[in-house]
Amino acid sequence: LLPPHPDPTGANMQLRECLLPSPLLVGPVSVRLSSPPSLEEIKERNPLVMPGGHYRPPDCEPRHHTAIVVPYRNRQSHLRALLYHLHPFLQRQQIHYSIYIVHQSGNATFNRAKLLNVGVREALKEDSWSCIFLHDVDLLPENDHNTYTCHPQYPTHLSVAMDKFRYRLPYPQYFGGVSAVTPDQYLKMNGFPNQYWGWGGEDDDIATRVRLSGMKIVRPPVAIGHYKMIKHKGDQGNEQNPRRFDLLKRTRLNWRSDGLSSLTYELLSKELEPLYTNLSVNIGEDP
Ligand code: UDH
Ligand code: NGS
Repeated sequence: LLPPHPDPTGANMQLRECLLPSPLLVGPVSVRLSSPPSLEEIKERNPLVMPGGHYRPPDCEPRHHTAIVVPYRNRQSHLRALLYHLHPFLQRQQIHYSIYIVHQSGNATFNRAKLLNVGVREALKEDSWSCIFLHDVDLLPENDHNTYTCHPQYPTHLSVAMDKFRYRLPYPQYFGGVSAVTPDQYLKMNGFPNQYWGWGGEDDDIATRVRLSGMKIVRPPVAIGHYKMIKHKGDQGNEQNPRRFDLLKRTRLNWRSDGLSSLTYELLSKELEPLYTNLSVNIGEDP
């Protein structure tokens, strides 16, 4: 470790590595679900967040570089609630991070896993992230000891105790909600499936890919992986996918050909909003 040396210009300041664990952690936090503040107010509360939702701890060298990828369409108030909670949460963890909102343009059936593929690819074009989080917009972490970093070998499932499942896993293989991979792990599993249009099954497919590519899933303790889910009804354009059970029977056959290796999309715009990077994409539709 190099001590900071005085540099009157500040240009070559060498920062000390951030402490482990971060001294800013508070543990359990109470999560406010109703009427999230405006984006302007959230920005005012997070003055160090840079355009694109980019942040770097100001007074120590971060040990972790995490991209947060959120599949998104038409969930404005959920997005505000997520940004309101996540920015201070990640700053307390002293992580270098950015938040990418991957917006599916148009009215075709929603495709969560394909949007996640797009988000990973676009995030890695921008920076050499060491960890990529795949984060539903309606899940708010309730304990900042649940660190948004990756396991060096294995994909992580973070949302192990959601309020709607009475703070436990709904079933042992559940991989939905919030998960994380390193770029290497992501490549190894050929990313995520592109063929799940509509609700359900894509997270189970991803969990199966982890196993088929020779890895396993790691999880934080249940006492720490607490999340509140913002209550909502099923979305228009994301009806239950009747094909999901057939697709799940073929994961073993399909995972090497369908995924990152077969991903195509059209990036319509990329905007550096004050609290996040907005990627608007045309991902096509169910053929
Ligand atoms: N999402 C959107 N917009 C949509 C659909 C999904 O942004 O129109 C994103 C969002 O990040 C969401 C995630 O995709 O958190 C997962 O979708 P979901 O919230 O519909 O899935 P979840 O399992 O909720 O969390 C299901 C509630 C209704 C299920 C009805 C079928 N039984
Ligand atoms: C399973 C779904 C998953 C889903 C999980 C929780 O049955 O995609 O329920 O759903 N798998 C299939 O449909 C094959 S939830 O209670 O959040 O609506 O994530």
